[in-house]
Amino acid sequence: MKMKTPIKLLSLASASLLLAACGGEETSDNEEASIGEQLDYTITGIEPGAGITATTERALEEYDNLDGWELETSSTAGMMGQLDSAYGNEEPIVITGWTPHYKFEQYDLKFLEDPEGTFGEPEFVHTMARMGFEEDMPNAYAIMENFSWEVDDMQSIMLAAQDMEFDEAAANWIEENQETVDSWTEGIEEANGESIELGSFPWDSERASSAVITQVLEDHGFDVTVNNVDPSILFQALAQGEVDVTVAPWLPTTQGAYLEEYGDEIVDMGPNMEGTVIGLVVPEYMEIDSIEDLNAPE
Ligand code: PBE
Repeated sequence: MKMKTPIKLLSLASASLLLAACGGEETSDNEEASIGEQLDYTITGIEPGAGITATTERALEEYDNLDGWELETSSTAGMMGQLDSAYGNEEPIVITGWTPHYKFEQYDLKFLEDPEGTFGEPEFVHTMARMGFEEDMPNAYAIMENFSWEVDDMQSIMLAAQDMEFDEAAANWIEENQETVDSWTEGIEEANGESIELGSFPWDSERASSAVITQVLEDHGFDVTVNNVDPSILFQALAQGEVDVTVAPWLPTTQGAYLEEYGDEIVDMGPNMEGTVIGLVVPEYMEIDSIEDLNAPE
């Protein structure tokens, strides 16, 4: 707990007189509190069911210097609010961060180096289906198998959706990329209103991908229902056949633990995009570069 105004307003000399009078020990004013002390040894996280939450919990185990640190979970909006207020006051903060996400456009941020490799390498976003989906709906399965795009495509929709609904941003992207989109459905029989349950996540990256694939499937005659749920729920729903298909999971690291738990009962159709990144993220104004620079409590 940092002392507030009285000490800050006094010169060092008067401060030491004041402290001497109260019998306190003299402290040099350049004895900055450590990063850990300033942050109360807390990493600012997001939803408890997010894959990055499980991955960060593993980091707390794998880094000796994080022994005594804790991960505060809340929501992505909550984390962004805390980032905004710390950044505005140029105060230290360590968040669980990822790209693509507009936070890197909005603030000057950096990933902390991860020498233990807990947060893995740049990852892949996978398409997955429930058992039996290919037999039940071969034309839908074929379109899902063809779905493939770039991080920049996803990022462009996320940026556009700052000023409009995701559906409109996705429709504009489809119009500008009609050739790519047509390659996903070329030669595949049209549907007659068959319904598809699409599972996704409540993060902007997945609002972008689910908006695109929903419009493509609906343009091809399917009736699509989208359910945005926590990764922990999505993998379970796929395994239990309550959801037909998804284009959301980040693997092998972010949601690897959920795939380990449910993978045998899910059809992994492989990557539809590559180049996502997760890790611990700090504002550029902080003079630390690695997770190992976060000091353990004394
Ligand atoms: N995320 C964004 C999610 C997946 C997409 C990295 C916050 C997570 O499960 O951690």
